[in-house]
Amino acid sequence: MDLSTIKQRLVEGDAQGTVDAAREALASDIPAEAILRDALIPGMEEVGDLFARNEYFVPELLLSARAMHTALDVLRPLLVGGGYQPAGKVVMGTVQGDLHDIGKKLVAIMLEGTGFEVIDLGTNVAPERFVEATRENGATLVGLSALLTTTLPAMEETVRAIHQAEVAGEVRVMVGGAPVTDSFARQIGADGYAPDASTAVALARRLLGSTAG
Ligand code: B1M
Repeated sequence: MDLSTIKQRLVEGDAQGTVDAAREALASDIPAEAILRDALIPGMEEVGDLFARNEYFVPELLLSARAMHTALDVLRPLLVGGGYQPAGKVVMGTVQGDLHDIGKKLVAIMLEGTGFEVIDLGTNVAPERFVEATRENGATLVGLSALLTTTLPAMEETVRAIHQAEVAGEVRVMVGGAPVTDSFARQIGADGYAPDASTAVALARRLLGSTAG
């Protein structure tokens, strides 16, 4: 099974076909990381391009997103398999008004895979819910994701709420998502920005190392 078939089935929104193709690839020793990096992520990018060109609409996006989630569920144990020592507790969520959760889920899987405990609050998460969950769980890192330019203000509001809460000083905030940039992250007072899931892991390690000191 070649990676282009997995990608094609994802673009077509064929969840079962995507999973079957991913399983066949795994059986022929293609690593889970390669399936993710070279088939699933480019597939979602192509779906986004089709949407931007008005060739796909929301129902097609939903079908491909469902195929992506189903495939991620199959890959998750393999991506998480190499877990190390517990590295810290992270509260993660997509900011208020934003329903995109595939990128956030990937970041969560990679963090879990490198030994972090992740409390995933899901999507459309209000600033106060982030503060509450951070307190309840004694987390020292909060990860905020946003995919819409229109929800960037909610990201800023969430960072502000965390800074204003008692948890400020003990908790670091990292941000990411397609419209987020390093300069935006600095502007809103976040402690760090990661453009992708593997950079997010390195950033989380760095930020938690800095809180421990
Ligand atoms: Co929407 N959508 N969508 N969508 N959607 C985008 C984001 C868009 C760019 C499409 C386009 O126009 N080309 C566009 C946003 C334009 C903008 O704001 N600039 C858009 C739009 C407009 C919309 C709606 C408004 C459409 C409508 O209703 N008219 C609507 C909004 C709904 C809402 O949120 N309130 C909408 C809805 C949806 C669906 C629900 C149908 C579906 C989401 C399903 C789901 O997530 N369960 C969907 C999808 C699937 C997309 C695209 C096609 C794919 C997103 C995705 O999953 N990418 C997207 C186009 C695109 O991105 N090319 C699009 C794959 C994923 C692995 O990448 O999420 O970027 P990404 O995550 C990366 C990095 O960004 C980073 O690491 C990840 C892995 O490398 N990262 C972090 C992410 N979070 C991080 C956090 C970190 C660190 C790194 O630290 C905490």
